[in-house]
Amino acid sequence: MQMAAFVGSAALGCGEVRARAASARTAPAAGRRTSRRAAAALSMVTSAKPSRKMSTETSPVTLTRFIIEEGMENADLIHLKDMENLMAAIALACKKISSLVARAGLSNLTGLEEGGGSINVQGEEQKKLDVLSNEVLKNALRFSGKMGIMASEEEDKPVLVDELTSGSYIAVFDPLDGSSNIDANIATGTIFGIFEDNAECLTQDWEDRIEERELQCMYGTMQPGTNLVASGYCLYSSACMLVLTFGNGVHGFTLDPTIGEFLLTHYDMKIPEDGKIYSFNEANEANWDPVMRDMLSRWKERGYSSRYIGSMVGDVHRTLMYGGIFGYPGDKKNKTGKLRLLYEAAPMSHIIEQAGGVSTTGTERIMDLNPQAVHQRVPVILGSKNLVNEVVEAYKQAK
Ligand code: AFP
Repeated sequence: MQMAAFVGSAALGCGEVRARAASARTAPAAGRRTSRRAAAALSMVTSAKPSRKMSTETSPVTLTRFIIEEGMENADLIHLKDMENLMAAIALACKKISSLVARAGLSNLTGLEEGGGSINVQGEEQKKLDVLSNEVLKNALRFSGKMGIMASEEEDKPVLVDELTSGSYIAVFDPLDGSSNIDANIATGTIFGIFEDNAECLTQDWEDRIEERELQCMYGTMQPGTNLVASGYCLYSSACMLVLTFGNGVHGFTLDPTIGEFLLTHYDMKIPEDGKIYSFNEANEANWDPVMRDMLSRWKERGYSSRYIGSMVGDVHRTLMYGGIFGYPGDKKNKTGKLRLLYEAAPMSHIIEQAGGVSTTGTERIMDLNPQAVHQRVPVILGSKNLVNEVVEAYKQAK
């Protein structure tokens, strides 16, 4: 029966099918037989043209397909061609890290590296999975053929990619953010940002002036967020999700474990303009400045909910999906807060702004900040436009 309806309607022109379907909707007097045929015809019109932007069972939009199609539609985004290789490398690393995280308890990968003796440049004890994830991501990027320099939260200084495999992009990343949550199976994530080449570092003839070159390359990573050509995060939680921006909107891909591919599930994500969830480590409140303390009491008076995982990727992802405000402000003990500008604050601000939200230190737009050091920390307040702008306004009034 269905087949007959399909063949019958396929013989009609599209306009005719739509007209018949429309008349079936608006003509209650029409016979049952006619309406059924018209309904079948209407479903033909919609199902014959599945949206190219969303995955379906029979036409999955993989990450690679999405980047190719975006490149064809946006000729002005010239870096998209290179992004195919780069994102394939990042997706591979995310799949590998996701699997390592999921199996950590089974394969003796919980706990501290070297039983607690391994400390990173920021004085933090490294987890086994911090070290492993860093290697996985570095290797995946190195062999993408597109990388010139990589700067990781887990490394003392930016790493130059050897010439055989090198390209000209610069990646900044936190390979496993929120890793103190790992042993309790709580959400963690990878955060990354991509800058275009630093011509000075890559084209000069440095001969044996290696230290000078290293220094120059280090400066290459110290670019403001406004120079990012791509940013993203991978969330390792009940599902593994890759959320990306190439500077024209934010798109989310969910890992389908049955085929091992990231498929487009969230096209053109937008953060709600308002929200009723605040996400801060309230234990630090006594050390916050009066503006932030006042904001917190306003949110409580309005009956907002508090949600805090202590894992930036999880907390920011929820804020993006449901609306609200996330932050790690400076306090009396740590004037610049805890989060790193290059690996956490800038890429996440890129995503939030591209989704229609706002990201600030309270007094400055994070995307505009010029890094003064590779591991620099900054206060972060980001999320729904109206909530974050209220904080910005409160800081202006307090001046
Ligand atoms: P870890 O990677 O050490 O778990 O730190 C996570 C993090 O950098 C970020 O993901 C969280 O938002 C923030 O620190 C949580 O810090 P507090 O534990 O001080 O709230």
